[in-house]
Amino acid sequence: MRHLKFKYFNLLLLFVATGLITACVEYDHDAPDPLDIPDGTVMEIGELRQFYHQNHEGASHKFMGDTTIYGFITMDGSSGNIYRSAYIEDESGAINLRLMSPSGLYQGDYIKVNLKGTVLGSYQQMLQIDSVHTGNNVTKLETQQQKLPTPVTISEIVSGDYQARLVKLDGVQFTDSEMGLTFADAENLQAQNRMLEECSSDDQIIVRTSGYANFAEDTIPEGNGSLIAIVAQFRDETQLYIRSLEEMDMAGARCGEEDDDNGDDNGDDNGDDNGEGVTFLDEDFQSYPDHDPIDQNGWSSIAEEGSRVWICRTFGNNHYAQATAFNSPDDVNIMWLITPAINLDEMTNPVFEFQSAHAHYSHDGFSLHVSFDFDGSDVTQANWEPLEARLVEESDDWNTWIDSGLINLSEFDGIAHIAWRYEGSEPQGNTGTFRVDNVKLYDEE
Ligand SMILES: [Ca+2]
Repeated sequence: MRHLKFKYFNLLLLFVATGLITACVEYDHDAPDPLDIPDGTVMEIGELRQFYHQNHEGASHKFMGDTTIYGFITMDGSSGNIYRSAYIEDESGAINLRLMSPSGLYQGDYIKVNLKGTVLGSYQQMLQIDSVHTGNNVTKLETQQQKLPTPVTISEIVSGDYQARLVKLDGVQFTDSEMGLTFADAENLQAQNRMLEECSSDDQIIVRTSGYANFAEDTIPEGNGSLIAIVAQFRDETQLYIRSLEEMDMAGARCGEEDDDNGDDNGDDNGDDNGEGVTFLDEDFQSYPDHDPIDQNGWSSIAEEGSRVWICRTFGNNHYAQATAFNSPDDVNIMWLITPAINLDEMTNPVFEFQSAHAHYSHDGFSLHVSFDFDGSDVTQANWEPLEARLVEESDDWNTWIDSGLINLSEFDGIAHIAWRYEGSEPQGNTGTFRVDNVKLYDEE
């Protein structure tokens, strides 16, 4: 059934987007018109991987007929971290494409690959499709369609089930021995392996970077946080390839360190905050699955009244936090979306910003607050002061993201939590929907 759906979708695209496709892609003059490339047998990438392991393990298989896969390009060679290579992923799996020429495919492309003439094989345990000719084999159907990373743990990655996939690790940091080093040896153009550790498990995994990567000479981040990468393999070793340093959010406090051995004692240790709290946030909610409560990485999603909490909802590829009393079984819903603890004492000029939107504005039920005594669980015991910001208003269009403006927190100190409060009531018709996205905290020194 899935194949039928894919084909139908594809057919539709061909009719609608013919002009766009031909405008976007350059093909060899002697290559066939890509729109004429037949589908033949359509396989999901997961199926293709299974086909190899069941029938050709340890050998290679050259496709002589028309076999086609569809997928999103999740990594291309533009960072220099991979060369003549790209990664393609669909819902069922991912695989490495080895290209006959260095360019032509870009991250975010949604493509069809007719495998005729290409070779499915394993290079040092990494499954790949070799000899892909972007003119003959590839039809670009869409561009700028970013496949979202799958949240995983290191043990899930090394199980082998995620080979070639785009993943996101949370609560990770580079090991002590990597501090002060660069990602790779840019001077001698030598690739380097750097060891990443996961705080919850102590598991470790290699981050490998090419000496040609445009971030090869950047210094390894010292903090703890998340990163997005492609899962690669070299013999028995699973490795991660970073696409861009912008996809590393590692400014949090390192785990596993004693307070008194980090050598940066600046004399303002007041003893009652345990030095806790973040000094940086960049939360786009993309790692949350649809309908999941926003309660990871120190965030809280708490119902004060009623059964509902702030949850992740999605529109297109965008994930965000949402609260609504629409269709609620409860008489009243009061729910709080609360940031991780923020350590204002560790920041010189802390600023905060976010975006909000509504999807049906029925009532004034959305407000922003800050607390300095929230214990992490009981919202009713904490004092919540209103915090000034531009929140979405009735006059704003539906589904339009409104910038909060830069909220300066430098007048405050101590440990703070910032919260969005929603209050609504289905029986009273106060069923408006409010959304929050792109929450940022940083030190504008
Ligand atoms: Ca988002």
